[in-house]
Amino acid sequence: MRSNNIIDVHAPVAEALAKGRPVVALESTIITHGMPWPRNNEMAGDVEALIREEGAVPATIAVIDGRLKIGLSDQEREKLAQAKDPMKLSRADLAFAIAEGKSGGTTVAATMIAARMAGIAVFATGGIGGVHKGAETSFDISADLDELARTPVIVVSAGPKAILDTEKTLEVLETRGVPVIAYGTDTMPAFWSRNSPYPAPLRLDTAAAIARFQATRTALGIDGGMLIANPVPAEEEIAADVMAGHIATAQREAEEKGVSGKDVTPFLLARILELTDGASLVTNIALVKNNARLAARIATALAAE
Ligand code: PSU
Ligand code: MN
Repeated sequence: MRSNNIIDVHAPVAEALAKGRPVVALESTIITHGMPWPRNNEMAGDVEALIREEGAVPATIAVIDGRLKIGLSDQEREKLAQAKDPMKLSRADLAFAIAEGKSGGTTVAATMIAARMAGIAVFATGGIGGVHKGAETSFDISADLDELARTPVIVVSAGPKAILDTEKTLEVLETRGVPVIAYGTDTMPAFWSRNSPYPAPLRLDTAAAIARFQATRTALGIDGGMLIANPVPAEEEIAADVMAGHIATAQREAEEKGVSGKDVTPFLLARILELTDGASLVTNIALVKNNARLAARIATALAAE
């Protein structure tokens, strides 16, 4: 294990990085705040195994007892998945958790920061945070968007989570110069559903083309990450019109209860899970796996660039 006084790089990750082999970063807010125990731990283990099957090394990123972990052992992952009141860490509080010896899951933003530090270029998640519905009054816009604009990591997602305002999220990403690339489709995927009403800003059809695009951005000195939007497999999708009703109900309840800030996304995901009798979770797990597979292929293509 390579360590300094802040970071622990798990041995298989350190070895792969030293040898220039493909590595895929994984976030952990999806474990601590996105899915219930024990499905969260099973999902995280399955996703890691899938990345290994594709010939890459998984690096789940989290803060445990004040250490920034780049790659977790099975025991560490299981402990995090059951942690009582873990923090949800973004750019604003990643260093706070480390300085104060706390534990928490890293969001897309914090995971990008850690991945960049470690030299990991590709990261798989479910859906990114973005502009929330009603943001014109709540001002609720995820720090994930700013991070994509500044930190050079390829983030593989199934699009912005459908609880968000997709159109406004795309507008902010365009303003901040973040390329949004739909994988193998012309329309923007909508997390639990394959399609949204919005055309994808860019489209690419192979992992090699995505690697080439990012290498070209680097050659031009263009900073920042890019967002890959990979549609959930057809067998596993939930139709957008079915989801729309559940999302609206969860949204209304969040407002009535005065849920705000960091709690909004976890509240909505948990409530939608109940409203769909667990179907949203099945789809969420399927799309994370689908993203992990693509991320491993992109990392492999990048290693060959
Ligand atoms: N994708 C999922 N489930 C999640 C998340 C993503 O399938 O729980 C998490 C990510 O960590 C993302 C965060 O960064 O939700 C966004 O939170 P917020 O809207 O508070 O920025
Ligand atoms: Mn928010």
